[in-house]
Amino acid sequence: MPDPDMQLELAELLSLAVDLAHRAGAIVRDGRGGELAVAAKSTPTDPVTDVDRATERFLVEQLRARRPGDAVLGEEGAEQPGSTGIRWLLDPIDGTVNFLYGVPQYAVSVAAERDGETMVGCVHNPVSGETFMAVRGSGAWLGARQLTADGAATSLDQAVLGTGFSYDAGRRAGQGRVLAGVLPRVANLRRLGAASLDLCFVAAGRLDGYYEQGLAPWDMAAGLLVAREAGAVVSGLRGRPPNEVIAVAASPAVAGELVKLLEELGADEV
Ligand code: LIP
Repeated sequence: MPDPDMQLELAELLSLAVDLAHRAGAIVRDGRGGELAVAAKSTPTDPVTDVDRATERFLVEQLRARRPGDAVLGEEGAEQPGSTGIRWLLDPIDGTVNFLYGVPQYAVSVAAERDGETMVGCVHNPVSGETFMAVRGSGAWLGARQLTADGAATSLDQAVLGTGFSYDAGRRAGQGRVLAGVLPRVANLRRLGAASLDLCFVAAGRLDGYYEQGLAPWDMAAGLLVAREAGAVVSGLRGRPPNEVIAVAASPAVAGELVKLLEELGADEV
């Protein structure tokens, strides 16, 4: 019998995550309409806008007020220790390049973890309005619809996969070599541009699988929980968990073949 206190706390954490993602989404939506100030981060092609920063500030202020003892880690530099054992992972705009180009595939991603385990996650696309949510041990939803990661493909050669590429040119070259080995072995590929939404699309059966190297915890925490709670197989390679080396999520029908192929191609060595 699940611990009722834990259930209550998870429900509270989820409703806070969803409220934060929706309110931050409104800031992102309004910000898209204005003049954007853009700077470069890790490489000249890794952008951050004033809207990314303002949205993260909003999220941090809200958490300080509503969950003062929690720790926070955000993509745009927020780093706050805590005393409750709960840490929030924030990506104010996942898919910033899409945001900049006006491609409506970006999201606010909010996750809460306890002792390194993601307990709740919410990924909200402020343009489509779609909100993906999950609670550890209790399932995943798109709005009110419960999700099952049942992509159409029954084998890898029929699969439509998602993936993404680094802001670092050298790493992209390695990712390109891996992709050259993947393409002839699958039906097709999508580069949609936001890891959090790619993972949720696996959960919703819109992709049969997804893999990417070099993701940060804030890019993938919420999306991985949504995929896992929808029944997708979530892993790294060679028996390791998903992490910054590589993260893989796929329907049970194609996961085994996909992981084996990525291991053969050395996808965790780029
Ligand atoms: C992006 C990820 C995407 C990846 C990009 C970048 P950002 O996150 O969502 O999957 O390919 O390189 O990491 O920088 O938009 O938050």
